[in-house]
Amino acid sequence: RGRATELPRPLPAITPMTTPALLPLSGRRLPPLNLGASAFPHHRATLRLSEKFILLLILSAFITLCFGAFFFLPDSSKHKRFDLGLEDVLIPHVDTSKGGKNLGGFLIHGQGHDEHRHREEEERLRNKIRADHEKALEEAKEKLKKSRDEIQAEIQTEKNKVVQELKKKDSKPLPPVPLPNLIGINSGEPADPDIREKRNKIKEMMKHAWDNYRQYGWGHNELKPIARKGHSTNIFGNSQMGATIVDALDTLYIMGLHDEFREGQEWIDKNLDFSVNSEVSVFEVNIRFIGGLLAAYYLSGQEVFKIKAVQLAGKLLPAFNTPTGIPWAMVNLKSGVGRNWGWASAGSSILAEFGTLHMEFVHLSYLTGDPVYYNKVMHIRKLLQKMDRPNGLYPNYLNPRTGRWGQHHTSVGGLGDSFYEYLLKAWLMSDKMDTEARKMYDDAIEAIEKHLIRKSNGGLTFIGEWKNGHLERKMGHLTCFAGGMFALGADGSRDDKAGHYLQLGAEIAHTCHESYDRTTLKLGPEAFKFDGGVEAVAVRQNEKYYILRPEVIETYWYMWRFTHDPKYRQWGWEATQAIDKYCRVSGGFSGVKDVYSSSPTYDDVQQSFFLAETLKYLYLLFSSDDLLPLDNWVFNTEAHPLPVLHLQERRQTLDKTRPLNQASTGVRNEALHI
Ligand code: DMJ
Repeated sequence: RGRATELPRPLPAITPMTTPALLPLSGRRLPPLNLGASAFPHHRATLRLSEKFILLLILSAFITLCFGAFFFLPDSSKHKRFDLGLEDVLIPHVDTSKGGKNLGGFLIHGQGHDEHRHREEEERLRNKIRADHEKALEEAKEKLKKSRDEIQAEIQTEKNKVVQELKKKDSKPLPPVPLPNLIGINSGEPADPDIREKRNKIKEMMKHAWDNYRQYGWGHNELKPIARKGHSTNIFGNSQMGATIVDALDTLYIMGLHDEFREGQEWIDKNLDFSVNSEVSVFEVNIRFIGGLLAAYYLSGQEVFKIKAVQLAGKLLPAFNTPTGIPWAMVNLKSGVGRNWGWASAGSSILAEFGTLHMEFVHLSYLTGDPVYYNKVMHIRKLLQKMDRPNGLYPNYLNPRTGRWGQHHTSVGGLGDSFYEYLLKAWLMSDKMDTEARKMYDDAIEAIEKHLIRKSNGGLTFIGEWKNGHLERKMGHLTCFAGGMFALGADGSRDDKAGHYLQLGAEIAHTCHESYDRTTLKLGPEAFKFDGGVEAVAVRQNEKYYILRPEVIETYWYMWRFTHDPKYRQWGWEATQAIDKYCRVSGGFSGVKDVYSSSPTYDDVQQSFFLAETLKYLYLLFSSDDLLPLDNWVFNTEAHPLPVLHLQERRQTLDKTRPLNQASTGVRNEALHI
């Protein structure tokens, strides 16, 4: 710059100002040969506006040319560029080709994979999606053409498949166990044609009860024979567990109703599922379901019943998770959460409920070789043994949290009854080896005789209830089972008082028969009094109902077996006729609300125990004694026969089948060694 300033040169003598300055005047800009710093005149260091304009024009023409060239390129080249630029950023490609290079799950183009193949795969995928979509549309169209019933049937089939799968998982094989000596599973056909005819009538009644349940209540717990639909109560929770099917199985078997038995078995196999969100009574489920399944297993030998019984028992075990080990009254089969009935003495458990598990649980340990069941019930027994008993009597309520008795009520009827029954039957079931149980029974019965059993003014022996320090002179229908219990326990009684107990049984049977005989329908009321001139008669309206209960007939049967006094068959036949006359309806059998009314109303419930117990005891009453002899079978409180167990033999079998190092020690051994 400095030099240009130093060497100013005059412009050539042409007329520059007149020449339009549109084109570059290169000649004018050519420096002179001697190029020195001063060769550029000062005013040429910046471009003129027109020159800038021209340059801008040239630049924009060039850019336009470039863009034009790009748009004229073939299509494939353009896409390739966009693919490279966008798809890889927005849609990560997973390299599925074996040779492709997968970098952190993203495929980098141009790094050793076959782009063409990739594109083909994408295309194939798109086609598949399209085809699937079309197929789904077609299926939906087809579905819509089907009827509601067809669709429901399909859903049911799918459900069944799932159930079957679950079942397969659950059906773990149990260890093989030698069956106890099963004596007396025969027809029990009586020789006397009159008795045979009566027995056939009872079988016909069973068929009527079953067929109607089959038709109107199948799978439900019980039947409403008037409304002709299923029925249930809270003891079974909120699910359909087919209580009538399970409860009736062994009666069907004993009566030789084999088609019906098979129908029941099939239902149980396919539908009886215990993984349900349902809160059930531990006691009821034990005596009706576990007892019913075990009896069906022993009678028929069908494994399915044993497996179901064990599965169900597993669902009851969480009920024992209380601070004392005394189980809750109710348990949710799914969650295992337990609780007690709100009405039971400040959250207490009930003697007749937690005390009526022993028979079934000992059988479960016997059949599985697992002592867990046996330990649970033995723990209850040990706890009861340690407790003080007011007047030697067991109160009906025990708090499972504190281990203390609730209200001091004692009853041989509801809330207490089957606890005493199971003490005696534990002894019988162990082939009379469980002497501890027999002792507890003898002690309890002595206290009961002393404090609760009285004679009425009219000479009727009754069993009252102990309430708050005084005796209530009232007896329940439920208490009538005790006649049979006294007779059953007569043999082996303390101080050889067999005659006395047989006599006591006969007196109770007589009183209970009176409670039937003094009604209009010749059916017994729920409870009856011996007070203020009243003898064996219900006083309150809400005690006048008969709900097809078995206890009086149960006592007739035991008394028949031990005495063969024909009056028991006579009384049993009276009851059969009264039930057939007043409780039979075209849809089954119903309870009646007032046994003193000549035009009774129905309660519209066919109880499951009517099939399990009432009809079974009646049938046995008119059968010969070699059908299920009492030396070999012990009936649980729901009339389900379980065989006498020879536990020592079982222990020896386990010892033989177990590896040597486990053979002579361990809980298993201990638990089964009564
Ligand atoms: C049955 O479920 C059982 O006999 C139970 O022990 C008490 N009562 C009902 C029938 O009355």
